Amino acid sequence: MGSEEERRARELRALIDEANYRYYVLDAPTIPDSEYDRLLRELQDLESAHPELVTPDSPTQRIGAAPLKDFAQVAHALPMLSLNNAFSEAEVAAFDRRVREGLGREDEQIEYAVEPKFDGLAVALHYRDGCFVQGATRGDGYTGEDVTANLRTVKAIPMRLQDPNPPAWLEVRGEVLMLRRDFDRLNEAARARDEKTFANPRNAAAGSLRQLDSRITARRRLSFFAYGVGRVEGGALPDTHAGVMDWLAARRLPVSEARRQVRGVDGLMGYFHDLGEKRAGLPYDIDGAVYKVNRLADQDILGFVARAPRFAIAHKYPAQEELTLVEAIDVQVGRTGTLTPVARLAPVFVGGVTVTNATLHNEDEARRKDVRVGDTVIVRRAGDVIPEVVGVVMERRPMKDLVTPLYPPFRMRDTCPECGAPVVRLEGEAAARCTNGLACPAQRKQAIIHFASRRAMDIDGLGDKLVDQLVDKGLVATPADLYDPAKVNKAALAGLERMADKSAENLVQAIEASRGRPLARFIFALGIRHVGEQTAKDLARYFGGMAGFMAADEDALMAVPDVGPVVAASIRAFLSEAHNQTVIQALDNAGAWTDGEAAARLAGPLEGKTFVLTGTLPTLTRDEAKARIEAAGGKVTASVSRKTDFVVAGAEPGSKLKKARELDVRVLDQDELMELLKGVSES
Ligand code: 5U1
Repeated sequence: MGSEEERRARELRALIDEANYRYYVLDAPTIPDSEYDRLLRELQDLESAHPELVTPDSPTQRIGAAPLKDFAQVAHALPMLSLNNAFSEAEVAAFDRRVREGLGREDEQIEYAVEPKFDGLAVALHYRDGCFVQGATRGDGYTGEDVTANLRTVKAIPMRLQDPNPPAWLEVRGEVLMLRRDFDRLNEAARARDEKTFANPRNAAAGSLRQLDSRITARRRLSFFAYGVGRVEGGALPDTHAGVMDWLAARRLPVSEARRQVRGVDGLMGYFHDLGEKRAGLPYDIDGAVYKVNRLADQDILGFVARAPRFAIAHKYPAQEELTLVEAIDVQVGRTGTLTPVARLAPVFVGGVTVTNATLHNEDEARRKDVRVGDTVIVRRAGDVIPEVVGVVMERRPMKDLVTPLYPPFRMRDTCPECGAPVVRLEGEAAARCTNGLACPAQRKQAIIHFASRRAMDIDGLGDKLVDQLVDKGLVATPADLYDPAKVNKAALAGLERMADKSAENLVQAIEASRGRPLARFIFALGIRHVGEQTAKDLARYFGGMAGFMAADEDALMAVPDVGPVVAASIRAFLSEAHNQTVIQALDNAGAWTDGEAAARLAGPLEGKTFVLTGTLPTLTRDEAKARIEAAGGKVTASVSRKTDFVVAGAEPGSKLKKARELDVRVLDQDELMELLKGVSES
């Protein structure tokens, strides 16, 4: 049937559709980009030579069409309603109770289909006889905008359903969104061209989908996930929501991998917490979980109230983005003298905590975002990440149209706000620095706070406020002063604000207890630029003692694994400073650290082996497992690669376990790890 050209065009369409599906839906490409480009070019050539071969579902039609003047309106055959929200377990329990009462099954554990609530834009996709014919936004729920041309460019959306016997009409509902990696790429490119960036992936997706010129949408890399069906004619669907999702997936529509079936409130809450833990690692933003009564017949019984279904609810995580006002922009001095602009904000509840400060990182970043006092800004706090200012709501800038604005753009100070010393910004560095070193009280305080911190010398009870007082009163100027009983003693401490006799006594004991810490902790505690906890461990293991470390020149330092020229130069500069040498000598006199043995003599059973930890181990905490592996000479890294020797997996492991299996990395449980560690005690 048909010509050779027609046969080849059909074949090419199938090959390209398959490649799109594997790349955009399964996230598992099977052909290289060059091969994909070659197939697409061949099809384009064939279709331009034989325009009669062009079909509406051809992959060549995904590149965007001529710009529209306006979007046409589309009336939804069944309204696209919104979901009611729940913000607490009590509200979820109330929803479940209403469902059980509505179904007359008060004593049963209802089965729910559960899935992420995507932070994108709802759309309806219409397939006639399996072929994509129209797509519309949700609009006001009754009428949306015809964005067919734009949706054609979304490669995750199949232009033809994989179904030999498709329904005469199928309306698929779901959400268009932008993956975080595509969002980052888009903003990076915009920045490089000095163009406006988008505040978040949702805005980027909305801005891209509502382009009158679909060629722009085509360049934006949108994604899509289906979450249900609307109008269906001439075909039968499964009788549960979960079944419908599987049915859609089989027809090559993208559906969430994170969908599950659970029973009762406990099942719903368990899912909510699990999803919350995975949230930061998902490739897209979500703002909650959606719970739906699984049996469609039960959904019909429950029906709708006002504009929302009774059979479904969205359980939201605390908002991760909020608007607030910038009250001031201060400059903070860090441990190594780095000056950081910090926005002081009107208190705002975001991501589950009240935020009053957000870092602006450095002068360039503050100017790029153009954050000024008086601005309304979007503040974001995701997971445990430090709150950040995403962007300014320019429309709300007070008197923004004045020729001389109320507040000028941010400019870094010329002098340190703490000590008044000149500030320098070295060539190629983003950070400005105070030039006063440890003579600057702010740096001195930060150095002492770091020295005493948990992962360093672990001096329990010596917090920021106390260090402020000790330095301000002239009792302590360097970490070594902490061990000088003439300066720090019970009587002196008890005289400080918020210190009673008992807490003074406890602190004196905590300082005593910190004498003789292992060398690795001590090196980390010194606060040398670029020497983090891991580098400190590597250095301690390599040199064994402080004397060898202090005597090492840059070449000798670079013999330590993972120490490069920048780190070596920073260590050398620190150790060559007369002031630092005096402090280290005083700390030596105080017996602050204990030397270990040099690496050659201390090769543990796990020397040279790299481990990755994932999930919760039965009895060991993550820190304990790490310490034990390191005590045996092994190294713990964050991500799995071909260089990883072992992945230690506990309950609810993350994607690291999957990666380990893919790469054939050996997976251990806690017992197997303990077997390897036999006879090695934690240092
Ligand atoms: N994941 C998901 N989002 N969402 C939104 N499912 C889902 N279902 C919806 C909506 C408005 O509505 C149906 C329950 C009708």
